Order: sequence, then structure tokens, then C-alpha cells
Amino acid sequence: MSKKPQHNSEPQEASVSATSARDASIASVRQARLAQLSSEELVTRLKTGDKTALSRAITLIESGAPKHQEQAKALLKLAFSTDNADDQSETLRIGITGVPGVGKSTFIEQLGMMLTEKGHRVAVLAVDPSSSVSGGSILGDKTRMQQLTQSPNAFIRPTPSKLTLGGVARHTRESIILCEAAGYDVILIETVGVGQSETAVHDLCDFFLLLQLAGAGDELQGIKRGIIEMADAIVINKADDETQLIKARAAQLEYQRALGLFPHKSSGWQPKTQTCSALNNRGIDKVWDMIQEFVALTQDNGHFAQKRIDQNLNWLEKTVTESLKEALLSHPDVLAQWNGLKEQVTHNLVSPVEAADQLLQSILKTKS
Ligand SMILES: Nc1nc2c(ncn2[C@@H]2O[C@H](COP(=O)(O)OP(=O)(O)OP(=O)(O)O)[C@@H](O)[C@H]2O)c(=O)[nH]1
Ligand SMILES: [Mg+2]
Repeated sequence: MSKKPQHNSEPQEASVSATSARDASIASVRQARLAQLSSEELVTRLKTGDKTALSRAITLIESGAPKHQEQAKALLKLAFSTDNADDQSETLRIGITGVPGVGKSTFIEQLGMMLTEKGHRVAVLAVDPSSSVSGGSILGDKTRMQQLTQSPNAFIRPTPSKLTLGGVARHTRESIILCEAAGYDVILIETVGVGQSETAVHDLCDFFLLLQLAGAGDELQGIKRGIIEMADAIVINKADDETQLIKARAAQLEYQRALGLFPHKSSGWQPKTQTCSALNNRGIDKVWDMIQEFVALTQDNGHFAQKRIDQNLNWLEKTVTESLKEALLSHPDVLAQWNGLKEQVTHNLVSPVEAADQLLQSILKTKS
């Protein structure tokens, strides 16, 4: 046996950091080049599978700067063009929620690896949990999805939690459209299952999966009844061995019973429960089979397409409401009146309804 070379780890570490420094500088040069591109060029590039172009496009969408917002709108228009309508109808958006540490990222990595091996192209939109209870970080999450990160058929995008509202990125919906335009057919959306985020994610995805742990009550897990009601499936994770499996199966039964008490879903789907071990890659294939079953049923009965239409109409409504408010308040006179009315409401001088009415009347008067 040959003698172990001395100082083995140091040069290796040095070369690793040299490689990552080189990678980082290549990436920043590429980003700088992409910054010069027009929206058309950027969309053309991302459609050819250029992940840096896709990242750049998402960064533009997430940016609050007015000059970026114009480009972001153009990008979305291109990505949403009728050419892509078919791409979109072929895709599957899966929301995965659960308390911090339940194993969402590990589960997504296993499912993602399985799907890329089956020939799917998988995009993961994950909220960086740096502000969550478990105190992870983008790096931590990327490390957890290390294998998937390296797959040429996977794209992982962590969104800094500062850009999120209750754990869901404000622009996740737009990011989904961009990923689909880039040819990703399965979109996995990870969100921390606390707060308001579930309703938002539920409104973004086709299938909503709740990961749970056995042996911890819902209260302990911070899971509210409403989230369980929204779930299309509850999967008990960390069923690693026989002992864990027994506990997981008991929890599974309990959830199945609880799910049975809710009114039937308009999708015609009866929510299901399963057990798995994301760590040992056990049961993930069964979860996928179940999702396929859901897709077959809802595509057949028309619910799948109808839900997408409803989500788009909802999106339109929200956007119009937000844009109207933004446009109105960008007018100095309206803004002054708005601030004045807020002051009056604060001091109970006028009721909120009356204040809103006053504002509206004066806007309509100026318009006419
Ligand atoms: N024993 C066991 N551990 C698991 C399993 N799945 C995940 N873990 C571990 O649980 C810890 C948290 O896993 P993550 O996948 O990061 O959990 P997460 O839900 O994404 O956490 P946040 O992103 O912080 O909300 C890690 O140490 C995982 O290795 C499992 O099936 N069994
Ligand atoms: Mg995670």
C-alpha cells in the first residue's frame, strides 16, 4: 500500500475552493452578459435549457426596481404566449408543505431524482428557510438537494425569505410560468407549513401534499385544521424502520379518518394518506403513483383544466386590484388624500367604509 500523501486534505480543500471561486466568477461573468440581453433573447435562451438565463429571468421578476419590472412584464408576456399554452397544459405543479424539519427538501430531492431518471425535467422552487424555526439557509437547503442540483434535468431555485409573504414568494406564480416555458414539466414548490403560506401555495398548484411526522399532535406540529382540509394527500415521513413504520401507520389511520370527515372535494378526489422515509428513499414511488392517479382522475373529469382556469382568473383579479391601487396611489393628490384619510381613521374621525367611499368619489369626480 502506498504511503498516504501528506497534507492531503489541505490542497484538496484549496482546490475545491479554487474551483468554487472559479465557478462563481464564471457565473458572475455570465450573469453580467445576460444582463445586457433583451427579453426576447433571454426567453430564447431559457427555452434552449440555459439555466443561468432562467435564473436571470426569475431574478428580474423578483426585482422591485422599476426598470426591471418593465422587462419582467415583457418576459412573462413572451413566456405566456400561446406557443406555450400546450407546454403549460402538460405540466404538473405540486405544492409540498409541512413544518420545518419534517423532511420536505429531502423528500423533494428523492422525488426529483426519481422523476429525472424517468425522463422528466424537474424545477424546484423553494423558499429559503433561513428565517424559519429550524434556522436553515440557502446553502443548507442546496446541500440537502446536492444530488438533484447536479442533475442536468433539474433546476433548483431558492427564494430568499425576505422576498416572501408568509413563506411563499410573491412571484412564485410567475417563476412557475418561466420554468414551464423553459421546458420543466414537473414543478415542485416547497413551503414551510406555518402561517398563511399554504393557502397561497394551494392556489398555485395542481396537487397539494402535506408532510407530517408520526407521534406529534397537530398542535405540536403547528398544523391547522384548514391545512389538512386543503391537502390532497398526507404523507407521514421518517418511517425509516419497523418501529417507526408502526407509529407512522397509526398516524396514517388517524389522518385517514380525519380526512373522511371533510366534505367531498369538487375534484372528485378522496384525499389519501401514505407513509414514507425520504431519508431511505422508501415509499416515494408510491406517492408518485398516487399523484398520477389524481392527475388521471382530474384530467378525465375536467377538474384539472378548470382549476388552472380558476387560478388564472384569480390571478387576474388580484393583479388588477393591486395594480389599480398602485396606479391610484402613484398620483400625488390621491396619495395626499389617502394619507389624510388614514390619519382620520386612526383617530376614529371617520369610519373605514366612509373613508374609502370619500376617496372613491373624489377620484371618480376628477375622472369625469
Ligand atoms: N430519520 C429520518 N430523517 C429524515 C427523513 N427525511 C428527512 N430527514 C432529516 O430531517 C432533517 C430535516 O430535513 P429537511 O429535508 O431539511 O426538512 P425540511 O422540511 O425541508 O426543513 P426546512 O426546509 O428547514 O423547513 C434532515 O436532517 C434530514 O436528513 C427521514 O425520512 N427519516
Ligand atoms: Mg427545506
